[in-house]
Amino acid sequence: MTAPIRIYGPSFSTFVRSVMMACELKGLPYEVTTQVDGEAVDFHTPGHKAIHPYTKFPVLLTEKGPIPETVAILHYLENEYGGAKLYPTDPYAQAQVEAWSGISGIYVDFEIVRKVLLEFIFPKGENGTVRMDKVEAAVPGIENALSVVADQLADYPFICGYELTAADLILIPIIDYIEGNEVGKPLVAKHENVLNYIQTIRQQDFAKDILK
Ligand SMILES: N[C@@H](CCC(=O)N[C@@H](CS)C(=O)NCC(=O)O)C(=O)O
Repeated sequence: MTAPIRIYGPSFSTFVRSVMMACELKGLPYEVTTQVDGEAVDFHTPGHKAIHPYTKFPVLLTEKGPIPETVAILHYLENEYGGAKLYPTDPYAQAQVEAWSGISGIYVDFEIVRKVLLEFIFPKGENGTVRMDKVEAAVPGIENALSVVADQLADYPFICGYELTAADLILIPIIDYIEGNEVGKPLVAKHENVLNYIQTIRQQDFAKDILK
């Protein structure tokens, strides 16, 4: 039996989840770990910096060495293994997937994960409370990000057309989290297609044990 794919990082991370879903889709056994070469490596330590210069996750731990950055990991899984295709072969269609991977992983992530969800996960207010003033100030950014996604899903079931791609894998965990958040839920509900998108995906085999 093939050795499981090893993903360094916590399983609550949106980007770790993207890689987990890719493994599920491709039928690859995988494990999410905080061990590197048999040793426990805590986050934001020199050991972490040795495999990601900015101490981010996920990092794919391969026999040839570590691979940091989600997009690089998804490409590696696509090129190294078979299973479900995450990237189209047509150059224009592939460029769209690259573009929407970037838009989702940089801009949507910034508006939704960095500015809002992290405040709920790691509250920085007095006595560990959520700074609701910061969250409320971030609502227009969430609304903008959701409108961008809703427009892109207006004519197709997935972010780049009729097929699920790597771009969806980056976006899905972000939408899943914000739809499950008390502030985000009513904002997502304003976009029926975004709500349908996430509700449908949550029931799929590749996602149902990973999301929520
Ligand atoms: N560009 C990176 C972003 C990775 C990233 O920001 N991951 C978050 C978790 S979702 C992280 O490492 N957070 C810990 C930190 O910023 O220290 C990628 O696509 O992999």
